[in-house]
Amino acid sequence: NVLVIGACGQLGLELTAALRQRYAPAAVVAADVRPPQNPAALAGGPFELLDVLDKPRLTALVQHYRPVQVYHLAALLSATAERDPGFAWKLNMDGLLNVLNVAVQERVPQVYWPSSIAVFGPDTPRQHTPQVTVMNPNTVYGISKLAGEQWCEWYYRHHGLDVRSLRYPGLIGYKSLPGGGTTDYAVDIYHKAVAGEDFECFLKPDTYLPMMYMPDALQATLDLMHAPAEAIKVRTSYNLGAMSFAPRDVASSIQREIPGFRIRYAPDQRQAIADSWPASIDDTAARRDWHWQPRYDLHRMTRDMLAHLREAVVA
Ligand code: VAH
Repeated sequence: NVLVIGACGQLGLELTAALRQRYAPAAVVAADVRPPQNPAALAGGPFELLDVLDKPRLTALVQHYRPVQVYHLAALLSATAERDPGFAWKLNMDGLLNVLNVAVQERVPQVYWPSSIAVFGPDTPRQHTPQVTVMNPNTVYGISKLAGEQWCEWYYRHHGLDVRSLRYPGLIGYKSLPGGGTTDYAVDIYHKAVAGEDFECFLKPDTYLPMMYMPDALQATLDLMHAPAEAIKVRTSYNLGAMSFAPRDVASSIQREIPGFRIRYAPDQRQAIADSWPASIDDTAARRDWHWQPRYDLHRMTRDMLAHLREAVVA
């Protein structure tokens, strides 16, 4: 079995579907603190209610399903975490430590935990940000992801736990909506374009950020988790890159397909978060250790996003 914690989130819905395709659907247990808004999204296999802060419940689920892999995705993202620092730290840190401790106690063979480009801060080199560099995150989310990376390495060194991690860029997909991130504009813009509406962007037109199409993020996650343990040289979290773009780039990419599409800009508090993050990522280590190779650039993503979202509107 495989257990996905936080299965109702933007990444969770897609990763659960990808894992159910790769294994038997009945073998992939989706868990979240509340049921999915669209039950059909997770209908292919078992669903369990789980608050990852409830360690006894987490232990019981792991003892019942005996998963060979646990994907722990539950967390507050960057914008939401700034509004509720106390709970963000509690969920992001105590949740991770519960998973690491139960995995060691119950001898779970493998754990996956997502980090983010949010671990970098305003004094990190912004172009081709290296795997090892200055890390002074100035968001609660980034602080929790940096601390989490160090805990993952500690559990690997002290308990031999095979926990693996990726520093995701902003993720864009058509099957799920993002929740509380600073890169969410890059998903919302496609929905507005397909609906024939103008888009108001909460970042400045030239806010250049590392981004990735969801199929690439899913492929990277599965490639990392299925690489032989001796290939994994980074036990904090791997830099992962695919492309970088700014709102004005994605808007003109859409306008090539939908000439009438209009965008206007109204930067909000998320601008400061975006300005603290890198513009591009050096993911040489991931390409060297487990042969990472992205497949989607901005225009291929735009064509795929618009085609799928148009189907949905029609359906
Ligand atoms: C966020 N989507 O915006 C997440 C991610 C790199 C961005 O961590 O908070």
